[in-house]
Amino acid sequence: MFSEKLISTLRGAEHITVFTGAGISAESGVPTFRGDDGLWKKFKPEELANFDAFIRNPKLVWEWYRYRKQVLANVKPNAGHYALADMEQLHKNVVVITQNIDNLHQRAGSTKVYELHGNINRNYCIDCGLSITDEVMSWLGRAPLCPSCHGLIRPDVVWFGELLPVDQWNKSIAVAEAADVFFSVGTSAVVYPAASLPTIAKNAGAYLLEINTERTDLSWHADEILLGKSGDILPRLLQSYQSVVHQ
Ligand code: BV8
Repeated sequence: MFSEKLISTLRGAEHITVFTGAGISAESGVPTFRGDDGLWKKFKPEELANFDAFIRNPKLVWEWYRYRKQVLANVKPNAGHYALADMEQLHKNVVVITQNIDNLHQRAGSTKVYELHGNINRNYCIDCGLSITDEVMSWLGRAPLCPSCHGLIRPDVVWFGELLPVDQWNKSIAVAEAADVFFSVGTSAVVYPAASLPTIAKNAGAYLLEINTERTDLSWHADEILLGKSGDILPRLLQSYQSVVHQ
C-alpha cells in the first residue's frame, strides 16, 4: 500500500511534522467546513467566524459555538488521532500542527500539538482578558459576560482577519522547516497563513505527503498522495513503519 520511498524516508527521518485540518476529525463525527455537509454550507463564516460579526451579534455567534461545543462534548478521537499519538512512541521528533479547535489530538495522547486556530475549550474576556472555563459561564439567554468586569466573553479561537497566536505560528514554521517528512492530513489547504506550511516544508527539503479523501489545491505540490480516510490510512502507515523499524 505504501511506496518504498515513503517508508524508507520515514525510517531515515530525524523530524516528522504532521499538519492537520478538519478532515482528521470527520470520522469522529465532527463536521468539516467545506465538505458537502460542511459547516460553511449551513452557516456563513463571515457572519460567524469574525470579530465584527461577534460584536454585532454576540448571541448568534455564541449559539453557533455552543452548538459546536455540544457536538465536541459527545465525540471521541478516532483511529487517525490515535495513530499520530502512537507515532510519538516510535519516533522522538513527531510534532502535530493543527488548524482544529476540537482538542482531539490531545485527548488521543499527542503531547506536542501546536494549535494555530485556538481551542474551543478555552474562552476569555475581550475587555480584561480573564480566561474563563465553560463551567463558570452563565448564558441566561444572552452572550456570557465576564464575572470580573462584565465584559463580553469570546471563544479562544482565531477568527478570519485575526492574527494567529505568534508563539504557535513561529514554532510551526520552525518544525515545518526542520521536517524530513511533512504530512498534510485532512485539510483543503485554503486558509492562510496555515495553508502555507506544507509549501514552506517542501521548499525546505521535506518529503511532502498528502492524506485526503480527495485531491486539493496542495496535491500538485505533494511528493505522494494517499487518497482515502485518515482513520484508515494512518494506522496502516504506522503499522508498515513499525514493521520496518523493528526489523
Ligand atoms: C489572517 C477557527 C491576517 C474558528 C478558522 C481578508 C482579511 C483578512 C484576512 C483574509 C482576508 N481574505 C483572506 C484572508 C486570509 C484568511 C483566509 O485564508 N481566508 C480564506 C478562506 C481565503 N485567513 C485569515 O483571516 C487568518 N488570519 O490572515 O490574518 C492579518 C494580517 C494583519 C492583521 C490582521 C490579520 C485566520 C484564519 C483562521 C480562521 N479560523 N477557524 C472556528 O473553527 O470556529 S478557519 C477554518 O478553516 C478552521 O480553522 C479550519 O481548520 C480551517 C481550514 O479548513 P480545513 O481544516 O482544511 O477544513 P475543510 O473543511 O476546508 O477541509 C477538510 C478536508 O478534509 C477536505 O479536503 C476533505 O476532503 C478532507 N476530508 C474529509 N474527511 C476526511 C478528509 N481527509 C481525510 N480523511 C477523512 N476522513
